[in-house]
This record gives sequence, structure tokens and C-alpha cells, in this order.
Amino acid sequence: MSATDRGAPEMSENRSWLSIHSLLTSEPGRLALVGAPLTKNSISPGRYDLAPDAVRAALKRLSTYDLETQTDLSHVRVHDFGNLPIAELTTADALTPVREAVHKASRQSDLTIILGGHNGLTRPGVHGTGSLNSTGLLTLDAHFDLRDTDGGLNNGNPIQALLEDGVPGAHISQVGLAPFANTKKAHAKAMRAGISVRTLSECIERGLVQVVTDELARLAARCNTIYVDFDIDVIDRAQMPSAPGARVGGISARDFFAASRSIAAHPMVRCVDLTEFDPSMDVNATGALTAARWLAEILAGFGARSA
Ligand SMILES: [Mn+2]
Repeated sequence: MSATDRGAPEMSENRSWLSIHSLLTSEPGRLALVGAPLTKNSISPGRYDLAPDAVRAALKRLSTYDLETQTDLSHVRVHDFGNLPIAELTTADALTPVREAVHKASRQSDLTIILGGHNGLTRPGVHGTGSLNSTGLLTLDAHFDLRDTDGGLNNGNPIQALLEDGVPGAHISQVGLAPFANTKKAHAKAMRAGISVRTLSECIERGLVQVVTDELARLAARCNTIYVDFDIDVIDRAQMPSAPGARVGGISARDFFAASRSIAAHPMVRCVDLTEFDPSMDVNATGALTAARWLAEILAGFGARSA
């Protein structure tokens, strides 16, 4: 026997399965989704432009129900703005369309979710979220992304570009930085700028959720809004082979998911991005399912906000 709470006949699970994908809508609401297929100027060329649609497709494989926490997302709706026409644009030229789209989505919603695209997105995303001197930035990333900007903007220098734009270093927390994946010069830049630097080992020893909780509290005391960049290459390469920058010995997918939910529950987090997933490198849909689960965790975390 099967019936819904209202007593209406319920369709067999063999015929229909409510997925996260079915939550996407064209109606405005508290959650917004912006596809940002930025792919030009990547340090290692890839097909990041394929990622937004690959993630949407993988959402069809995720149920709206999390049995572990008895979280039911079936009543959540996400306003999907579709993909921005930026796949052919340089990282520099993508500033205006991404900034404006994020700004528009943020005016209508409490949380804007940007599906990248490579990490060059984070600069325009921060620009669209709030004022540069009062927006805190938390990154989960194996890398500083503090490369010099003299050769132009790419996915290796969005944080450097933001410092040059005027974001105070003390308003930036970088979590998950991996050994032998960053230069001494970048580390020195981060320390000089006053960025909070949290290494991969620290995240594993103290626990990623604890580290991001502490960093969110630090940013919340200094800023009035928070932007979070999830560079998916912070995950261990064996679990995330389709992030070109991922290294062996990285964060586990499980810890990444738990931290994502915790972050999305923070009331000051107004925008999150997911970057550096390259579907052309995917293995058995590992990356697509990981990115899709990230989105599910963001929705679950947002739903746990008390405000
Ligand atoms: Mn990065």
C-alpha cells in the first residue's frame, strides 16, 4: 500500500523518483543557481564549460531525501537562471556578465549558487555579492590562487586579483592548502596580506568542519557578508580525478560534503561557487556525482538556517 500524507495516490518508485533536479524552477525564490561555464585562460586547458550541465544532469541521480539526518528537500525550490554566455570569453571579459548576474540573483535570493567553470569565476562572483571592503572570502582549495596577474587573469590568480581590487587580506580565509602544490612566493604573499592560512594537514588533524566553523566565525566578526569558493580540487585526487589540480592525500569527499552543509547553514553566507570540475576528465561520473552531492549539501545546509 502506498499513499502520501494527504491521502492522494502516490506513484510507484519504479515509475517516478523525486530527484534534486526536479527542484530547479524558473520561479524566483530564496535560492538561486547561476551556471557560469568559464573555461578560457585555464593554466591547464580543459572543458570546464561542460560542468554546469553535467552537474544538472547528475542531480537526476540524487534523491531529495537524506536518510542519515532525515532531511527532506522535496519542498525546496531553486531558481535556475541557466548558463551565462561566457564560454567564449576571457576571464577578464567575464567580469561584467558574471558580476551582474550574481548581483541580480543576490538581490532576489538569500543564497546564490554559482556552478563553474574554472576558478577565475571567484573574482567576479565576489564583485557581484557585496562591497569589496565588507565581503569576507573563504576558499576551500588546494591552492592559494595568488599567482601574479602580470600575464593576465586566469584560474591561478583570482585571489591575487581580489587583493589588487582592494579586498583586505584579513577578510580572506584559505583552507585546505596542499604541500608541494604552492610556491614559497605565494605563501609569503598570503602571510604579508594577512590572509588566514589553514593547511591540509591542519584540516585533517582538527577536522575540516571545525576549521571552516572557526574561519566563518573569524570572517563574521570582520565582515557583513561572506562568499565561499569551493574549488573542488581540494578533494583527494583518487576521489576527484576530474579536477586537474587535485592532489593525492587531499580532503575526503565525505569531509568536503560535511563542511559544505555546515557552511551553507551560516546565515552570513550569501554566495557559494563550485569550480574546477572538468567533465572531459571524468571517470565513471565520479566528478559529476561529487559536484551534484555538493549542491545537495548546500541545499540541506541552507534549509537548516534558523533565520
Ligand atoms: Mn583554485
